[in-house]
Amino acid sequence: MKMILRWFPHGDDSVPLEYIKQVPGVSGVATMLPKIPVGEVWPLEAVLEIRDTIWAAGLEMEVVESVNVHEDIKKGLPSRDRYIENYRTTIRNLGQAGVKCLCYNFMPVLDWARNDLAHRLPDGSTVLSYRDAGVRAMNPATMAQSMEKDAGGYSLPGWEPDRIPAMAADIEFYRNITHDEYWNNMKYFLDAVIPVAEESCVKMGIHPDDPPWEIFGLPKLITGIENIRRFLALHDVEANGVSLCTGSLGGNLENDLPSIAGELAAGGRLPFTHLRNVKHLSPRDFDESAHLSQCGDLDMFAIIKALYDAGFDGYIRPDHGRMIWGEVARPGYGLYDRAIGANYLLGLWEAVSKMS
Ligand code: CS2
Ligand code: MN
Repeated sequence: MKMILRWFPHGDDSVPLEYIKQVPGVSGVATMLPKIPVGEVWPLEAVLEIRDTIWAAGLEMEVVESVNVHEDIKKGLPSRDRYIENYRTTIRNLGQAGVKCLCYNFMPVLDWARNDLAHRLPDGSTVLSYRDAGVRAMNPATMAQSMEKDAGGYSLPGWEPDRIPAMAADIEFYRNITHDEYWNNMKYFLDAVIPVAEESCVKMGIHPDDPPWEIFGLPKLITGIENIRRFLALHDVEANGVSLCTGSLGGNLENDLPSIAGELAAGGRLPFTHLRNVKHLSPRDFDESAHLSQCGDLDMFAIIKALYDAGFDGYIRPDHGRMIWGEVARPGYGLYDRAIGANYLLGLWEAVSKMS
């Protein structure tokens, strides 16, 4: 198991690599190339340049998050083949640079959705929060505006400005796509990219949908264990895996995260795990919380134990943290709470391993 933190290059992160290096137990970062438009190739030289920057700080770059999937691929348009070919080239380039795990998602139009990126908790910290009625009262354009206002000038992964103008038309498009068609579009993509990932020694890990239920009438597939099993069967090899995000799947209280984590790790289909916690106010309303079990609804000890017992040997990162101690950073991606979270999770891992 390796503990990593997410980091955004090209000055688009408030947290210097040198500070990440000082977090005990963290071996590397999950990063991305923000300036490349969705669908275009990530050139080898650009990947190597970022890798060298990361290496110079004494950290590893074995995980990339995210290479976004072009909307035409998700929609199944004829133009998808060009974008899939580019994706295959990007995987080869990443493999050549030593990347071992690629995290991506197949959510239509929107990556994650929240209606408040700076919701204040009683202790004065701020967190990302989700209120179902509030989200349903918005449309993607108003959500994008509200997010931009809260983002403190940082780009938000999945809400890149170039995606916004087409959102309304894209949502309309998906009204005419059935779930089975959407599964087929996913399979078409996997059949083309997974063999290249295998050749390149890169494990692909799909990120679950967040929230794990439908909003704005968009199809959501990676929402719980049954659909995850269906996903894994679409292309049944190790390189076709999951980036298990406990905070995303944990939005639905019916998802049994320790059991899902154990099943995926035991099956060798879990290259990457995002650990964060959520605290529900109702089944469809929640705040993100500190990582500790006592702060949210997820039992982090049970999740870590399930991973350990199943022989998990992938990457873990503490996903979003709270904003604390006056830190100014991209929502969810400040240093302080993620550093605390990483060391809490490493402590659990050490305890579980020494007790076994
Ligand atoms: C993040 C995602 O919010 C989260 O849970 O981990 O934004 C994640 O980076 C993407 O969905 C991966 O494609
Ligand atoms: Mn996540």
